[in-house]
Amino acid sequence: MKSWWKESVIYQIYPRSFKDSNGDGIGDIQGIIEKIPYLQELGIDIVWLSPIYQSPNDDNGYDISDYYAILPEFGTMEDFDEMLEKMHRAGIKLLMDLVVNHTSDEHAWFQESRKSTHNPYRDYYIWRPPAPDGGPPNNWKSFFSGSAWKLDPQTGEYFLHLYTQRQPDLNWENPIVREEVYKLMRFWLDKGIDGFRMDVIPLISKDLSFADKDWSLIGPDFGVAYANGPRVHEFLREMNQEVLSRYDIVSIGEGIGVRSDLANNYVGSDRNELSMVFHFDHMFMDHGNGGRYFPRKFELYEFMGVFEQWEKDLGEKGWGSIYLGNHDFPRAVSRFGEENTYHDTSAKLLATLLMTRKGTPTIYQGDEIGMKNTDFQTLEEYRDVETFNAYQELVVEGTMSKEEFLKAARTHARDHARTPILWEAQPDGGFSEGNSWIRISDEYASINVAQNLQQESSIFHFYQALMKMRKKYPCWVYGKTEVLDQLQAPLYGYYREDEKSKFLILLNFSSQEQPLAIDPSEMTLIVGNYTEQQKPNILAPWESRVYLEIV
Ligand code: TEU
Ligand code: CA
Repeated sequence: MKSWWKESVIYQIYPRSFKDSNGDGIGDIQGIIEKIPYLQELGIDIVWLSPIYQSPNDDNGYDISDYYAILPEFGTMEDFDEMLEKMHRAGIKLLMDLVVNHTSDEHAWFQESRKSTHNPYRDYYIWRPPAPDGGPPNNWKSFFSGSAWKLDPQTGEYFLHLYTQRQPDLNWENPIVREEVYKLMRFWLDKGIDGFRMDVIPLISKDLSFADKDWSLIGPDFGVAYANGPRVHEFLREMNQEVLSRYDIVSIGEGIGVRSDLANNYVGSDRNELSMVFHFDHMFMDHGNGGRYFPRKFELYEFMGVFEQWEKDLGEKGWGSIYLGNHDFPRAVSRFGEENTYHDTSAKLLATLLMTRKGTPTIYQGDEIGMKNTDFQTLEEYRDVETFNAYQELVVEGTMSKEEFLKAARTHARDHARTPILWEAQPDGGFSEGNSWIRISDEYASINVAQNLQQESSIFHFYQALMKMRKKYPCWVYGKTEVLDQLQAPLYGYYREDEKSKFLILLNFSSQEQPLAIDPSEMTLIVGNYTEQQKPNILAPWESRVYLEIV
């Protein structure tokens, strides 16, 4: 079935780091409003906005203390309404981040819940008595280091927190909790938003046996240990029936712990649950068994294999979503491209990949100008609670040296994606007139929006051209994919094809020239990342080409 959200391109905004309008060093809603024309010029269709709700910011807004209020640092509800209206007028849809696996410990529900074992809000969260030795109820670990249980002295019981100690997990078994969630979703949908990105949604249903996990069997994506719980599909179908199905919207689950063989249980067109999921199979590829601070090398066949596997398993029933970065991972060009000699070329190759695979693409803010990882020097330059908790566990209480940790963080920390957008070629990046909440990348002189807008051959204009190309040919959305078996790594090629057109995409994932085993000269080159004509039968370093043949 055709849908507007299949034909769209999404752009993720991490509001703290997008644009500051009032000089307090924190990006805000008025900053976003100021940049709507920029988004329009880029040519995206939908904005996914990371959380802007009331929050003590233990995890930068992914810890919500009031779902009906805007964090004053970001603005007011009037600012929000103005932003939504202006986006809609500019033809841009808006998705909010729905974080309902957990709340902040400052949420009124938790404040009540912790008071006593018979408080009416007690069952809003997951409380368990201590184990016989007084320790936590089981060996469950938090995604952010240490036990997933915290003892609350007031009642002498433990509460579950799969993320930080200040993010208690909601108890979805309680129908009143679910009703509360549906109510807040309706509140935002009735304002006219166009859907939700749902934070860690596969984790909402817990295994109520609370049995210990065998951690030796669980790899770097330990979402699999908690995801896909016994009632998750029942809950999502209920949410769909009560809320989602009543609006013309899109719902994207953050598919933590969802492997491709389970994907259609969430997004299959016959399921009435979600529109699509953001899976992690390519994002955890450079994490070793201990997680992101244990980097691992991977091969191109593994990376591209993920795209192939997902497309195959989703088949005709499910819909894919394609992304190469978000606020939780280092910059795409630094991870998957070559950020030095071939910075510009490899950023464009990655853009080509993003825009030509089957599924709805999401651009992470700053990738459209090729932003790279930031040159963090000391632990103090980081801001992320995930980094500090890991430091505590691995260095302070563990066996890793501080140097080893900092080395891993320099390539793998989440904060690389969270340094401010470089708008101008100046030391503050044109982000804020005050002191930015996190350091600015040193690359401002060579990587910035102003220069990208000015230069015809920039990464920005390359993204723009790819999106125009997507709009022109429905084949990019609905056409099938066929991989070219004749090409060997580091080359990768595939066809996209429907009744009207056929495209050939060729990618060279290396810094060396590569001879081509095929002859594309019958087709017309429509988008390539080299301005000068290249030899047809040799791909230059990090070269990408898109050929067209009208059928
Ligand atoms: O992330 C879920 C999540 O578990 C990961 O992608 C992650 O960031 C983790 O570090 C894996 O190593 C979501 C949000 O996107 C993230 O920003 C939040 O911190 C998290 O949920 C908790 O709400
Ligand atoms: Ca501000």
